[in-house]
Amino acid sequence: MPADPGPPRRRAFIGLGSNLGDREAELRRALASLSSGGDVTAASPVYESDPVGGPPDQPAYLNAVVELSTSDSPRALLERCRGLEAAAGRVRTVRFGPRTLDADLLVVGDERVDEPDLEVPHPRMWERCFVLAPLADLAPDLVDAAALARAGGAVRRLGTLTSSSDR
Ligand code: PH2
Ligand code: MG
Ligand code: MG
Repeated sequence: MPADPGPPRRRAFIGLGSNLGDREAELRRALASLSSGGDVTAASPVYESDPVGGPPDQPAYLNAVVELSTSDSPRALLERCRGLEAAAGRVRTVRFGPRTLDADLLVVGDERVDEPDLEVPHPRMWERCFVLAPLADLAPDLVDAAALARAGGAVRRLGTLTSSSDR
C-alpha cells in the first residue's frame, strides 16, 4: 500500500517585526527557530521603517517576511508565532506598543479563517508597506506594484537575515 502522503503542503507567510532590543538578532533568532521546523523555504530582505500607530517616540522597526511550504494548519502556525514571541520575552502592554518580536500569520495558501483570535489573510496587511514590501519580494504573484503603491508609507531596504556579511 502506498504511504499516506499526509496533509498537503501549502505556501504560507509569516511577518516578523521588532523595534526593541537587538532588533536584527531578534529577527534572526525567530528565523532560526522557524527553520528548525524544516518547512521554511525563503526569507525576505530586512526593511526598516518608522512605527505606524502606537505611542509616540518609539524606535524604528525592522521587518521581514518568512515563507514556508507547510502542512501545518493556520491554528498550528499561529501557535508557532506565539511561541516565537514568548521566546523573545515579549510583554504586551499597550496596543501597537514597542515589542522585541511580533510574529503575524499573513497568508496560508488560499485559506480564509475568521475567528476571534485568528484572521487569515491578516486583515491589515494590504495597508502596510512594511509587510507588503518584503512579501512582494517573496511573492510578486500575490503583491503587485499597484498594491504596494496603494499601501503608501516608506520603507528602507537593508540586507538579508541569513548573513550579516552582506549588510
Ligand atoms: N507593527 C505594528 C504597528 N506598527 N510599524 C512598523 N513600521 N512595523 C511594524 O511591524 C508594526 C508597526 C503592530 O503589529
Ligand atoms: Mg503586527
Ligand atoms: Mg502581532
